[in-house]
Amino acid sequence: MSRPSTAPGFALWGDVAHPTTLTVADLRAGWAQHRADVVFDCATAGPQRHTFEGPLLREVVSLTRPAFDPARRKERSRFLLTVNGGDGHHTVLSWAEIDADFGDAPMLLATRMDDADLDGAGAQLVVPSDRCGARYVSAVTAIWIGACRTPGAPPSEG
Ligand SMILES: Nc1nc2c(c(=O)[nH]1)N[C@H]1C(S)=C(S)[C@@H](COP(=O)(O)O)O[C@H]1N2
Ligand SMILES: [Mo]
Repeated sequence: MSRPSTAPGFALWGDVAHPTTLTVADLRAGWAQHRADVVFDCATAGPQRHTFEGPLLREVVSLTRPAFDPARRKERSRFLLTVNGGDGHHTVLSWAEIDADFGDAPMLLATRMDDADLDGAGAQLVVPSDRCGARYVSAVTAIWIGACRTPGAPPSEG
């Protein structure tokens, strides 16, 4: 299978110590690949069945060292993620959804869908627990990680 690297990397940024850019090849090389056989319902196209492979989202985003004390569950529970797709579609997640001490959802950043590597198209968010397909954001261009704000506080306050 050829793996053309036509898609640029996606940015990981936000309230993090180590913002970075990763390609699909980086996702494949850097973490254990998990497999997910999923079925989701599309409002316009009906039921969709796919097999995805890729690293766990929580392992990839942890690389950036989000600005919380990893030992403190309450701090982690204040964080959010936004996932941007190449066409402007985007979605929001909470850190707690993917955190093993909270929702423990095995979301993936897919490097492969069915029989095709995603190097050319870009990584795809996989949310196996979702009944609807809307959060399966394809051609990911950026993932922001950050704390929700409290009224009146400056944006940098964690
Ligand atoms: N970038 C991007 N990703 C997207 C969408 C989109 O419009 N743009 N639509 C979502 C919706 S509504 C669904 S149902 C699935 C459809 O995935 P499929 O066409 O590969 O089955 O993609 C999701 N991911
Ligand atoms: Mo959809």
